[in-house]
Amino acid sequence: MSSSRRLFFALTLPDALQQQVIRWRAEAFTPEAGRPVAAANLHLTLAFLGDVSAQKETALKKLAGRIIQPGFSMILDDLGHWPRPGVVWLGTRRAPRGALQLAELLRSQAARSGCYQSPMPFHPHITLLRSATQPVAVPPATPGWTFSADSFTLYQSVFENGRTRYHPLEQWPLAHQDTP
Ligand code: 2AM
Repeated sequence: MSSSRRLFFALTLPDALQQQVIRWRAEAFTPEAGRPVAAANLHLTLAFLGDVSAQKETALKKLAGRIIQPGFSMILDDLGHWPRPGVVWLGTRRAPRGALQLAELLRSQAARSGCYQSPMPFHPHITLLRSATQPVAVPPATPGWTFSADSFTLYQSVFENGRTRYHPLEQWPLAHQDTP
């Protein structure tokens, strides 16, 4: 029996924002543009871990639990299309320092634990459409949503009944943000 699981650390989108994004997406893209990601699967990956053994998972959870990082606000004001992976994404023009630090920490912990980390720079994004390999008319602007990241979550990616689902396994808080 294999006990390894496909895991990643991510920020969860608040339910209300998930709904706003999918309503906007239905207006902003034609059905031919790509396959919409299910509302419950919308997330922002901080570190992708790949297939992880139970032992490594325990070690990574312990490390995650020791992280002390401030929360941050993320403005979702950027959109793009990566034709090669076939992804249309929602992102930010200015990644907050807290997001970059958190991703860097999780990625370096993952690398030290033996999880391969892509040499590509971290580009925070929420995948909106998949299988978008043909040219896509990307709207010039987003409504400019903001969400507050006050925790991060370890997810398991499961492929069942022909669908990918992301199951939250454990969540850790980020420190309270000072209000300006
Ligand atoms: P994507 O949305 O840009 O495809 C679960 O699959 C999450 O991990 C998704 O956010 C996905 O990013 C990301 N992911 C999958 N494979 C990855 C890889 N090899 N390197 C980095 N991120 C990956």
